Amino acid sequence: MNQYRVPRVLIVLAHFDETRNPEGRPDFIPQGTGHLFLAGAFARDRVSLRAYSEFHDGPLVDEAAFAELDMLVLTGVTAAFDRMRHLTAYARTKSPGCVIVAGGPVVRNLPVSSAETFDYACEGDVEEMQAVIKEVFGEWAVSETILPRFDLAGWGGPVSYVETSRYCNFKCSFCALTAEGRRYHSYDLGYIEAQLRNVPAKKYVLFIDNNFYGNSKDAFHAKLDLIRSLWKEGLFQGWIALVTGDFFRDPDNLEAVRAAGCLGLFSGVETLNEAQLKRYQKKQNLVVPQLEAIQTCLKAGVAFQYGLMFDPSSQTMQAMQDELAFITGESRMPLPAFLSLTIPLLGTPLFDECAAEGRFLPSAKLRDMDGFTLMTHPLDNLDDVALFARKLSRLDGNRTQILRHCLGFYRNYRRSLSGRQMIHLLANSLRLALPSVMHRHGLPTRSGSDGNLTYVTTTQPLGPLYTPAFRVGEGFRAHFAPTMITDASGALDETIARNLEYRTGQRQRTSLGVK
Ligand code: B12
Ligand code: SF4
Repeated sequence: MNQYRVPRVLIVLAHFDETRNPEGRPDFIPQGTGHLFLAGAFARDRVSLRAYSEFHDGPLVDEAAFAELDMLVLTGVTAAFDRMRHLTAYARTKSPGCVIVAGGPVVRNLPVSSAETFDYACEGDVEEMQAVIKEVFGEWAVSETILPRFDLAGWGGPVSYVETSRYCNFKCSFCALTAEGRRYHSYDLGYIEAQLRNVPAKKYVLFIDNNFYGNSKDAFHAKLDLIRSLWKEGLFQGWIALVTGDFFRDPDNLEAVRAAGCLGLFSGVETLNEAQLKRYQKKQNLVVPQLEAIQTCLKAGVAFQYGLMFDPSSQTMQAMQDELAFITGESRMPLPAFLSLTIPLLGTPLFDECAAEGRFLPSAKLRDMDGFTLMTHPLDNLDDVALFARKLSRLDGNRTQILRHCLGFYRNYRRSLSGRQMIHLLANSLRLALPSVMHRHGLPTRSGSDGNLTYVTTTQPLGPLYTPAFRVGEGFRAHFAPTMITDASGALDETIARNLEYRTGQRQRTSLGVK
């Protein structure tokens, strides 16, 4: 391509909203930043760039957005593969010859289907984008260093996003990172500082690392020294990070993060049930009793937030309801910020287990691997479990209990937490108890048009995005058929099996050092 025509590039964070909410979730924290990092691989001002997040702004269905494109770049979570196929059909219809580049978990887990669908199916990190730009446009269109282009995001809100490491040093059986098998590594301090200085002036920084604590004490403390000095410089008012359970083994860690400006930590508690944690291979959550870790954190003046997961294919309804009742009755811990079903994501040990034991429901779809829709045969009656899933994000609808919990929590921690920390944690509880009131006041809730949803993958409607938003070429109709995990009899779909076999072969070749 010649250097004198400014290429037009569209970068999309493809997303399916589980509740079929068509408006996006601009108030939700965290937001995905993959599209902004990818934008950072292009030389500034030499390419006409548009970065769009379907999670933030809702589905991209505007026909004009796909016209006269030279390149479409796609990122997103594994379940977004079908959405990427839709966007590919739109771009190829409106801009024949447009180069389609995709990467991230979708390509890593569906290498065969991705190679068949996209022109460039990238399994590497964001740096691979630089190589693709060079090959398609030339060296002149490549940026030397990759800093996320927050200027293209058009986001409001008080939070900025920064990453200090990639991947994770643990191997939980349900986790997408275990499937990807990439090595945990920290960024060098220079790059962390560059990111922190690059973020728009906002009040708070959210470190979106999977594991901010990591596997090296030295690297952790060096990172904290840097963050403390930038916080003291006034670059941000405070920060929040995601840490793994082993962080709480050393009580000094809490004081160290607090002294560096930390306001809160998020950790994947997942469950308080020890047998379930062992089933998930989540050994790091067994090193310190979880309730004790949570109390110590809150008493040290650091807010604690967490997610919970429920697996109806290995837990009875009674066990799941007992756990919810325990948590809503236990005011020494906050209510969860995030509740979901355990997802057997492609390529994880949990996926292999479900496939080997025939646990997947018939006609299971990739699009439904969202933590919201039941994918596997439950131990109890399917209809009862579907009702449980429907009510899960509202803590089973136990409003009075939740409000009582708020009061108890306030009494327990009013001395150790600041006003803003307390308000934040109590707002989360109120979001669970009174979602419609919170939503009316512009506060983020998981709202959506879920009246027609069954919460069971076999019967869950695909939703309106599977009907093309405008006329697409005849050859692209198939892009709107859902990717199936199982067929109508519950057997593993042949295309999925082909992708997974290829992945296994790829891993074996890598471990034998064969190219
Ligand atoms: C923000 C976030 C979200 C946001 C936005 C997701 C998105 N599309 O980006 C929301 C809230 C929607 C979300 C939802 C979920 N999430 Co989430 N989320 C994150 C989080 C915290 C940050 C993502 C991010 O911006 N990272 C920074 C960017 C730069 O990294 P990245 O997107 O991973 O991209 C890297 C590579 O993959 C690669 N890459 C990616 N795309 C491309 C494209 C090209 C061309 C190239 C060359 C390279 C490339 O380059 C980047 C590194 O340099 C990550 C944890 C993390 N730290 O990554 C989890 C994470 C992505 N989420 C995860 C999960 C499990 C979920 C849920 C399924 C959870 C649930 N139980 O409900 C849901 C999915 C809901 C649905 N409807 O499908 C998993 C992985 C999911 C997967 N592979 O499918 C992660 C890794 C967390 C974890 N450790 O389990 N999530
Ligand atoms: S600790 Fe978190 S990121 Fe790491 S493997 Fe487990 S679930 Fe995944």
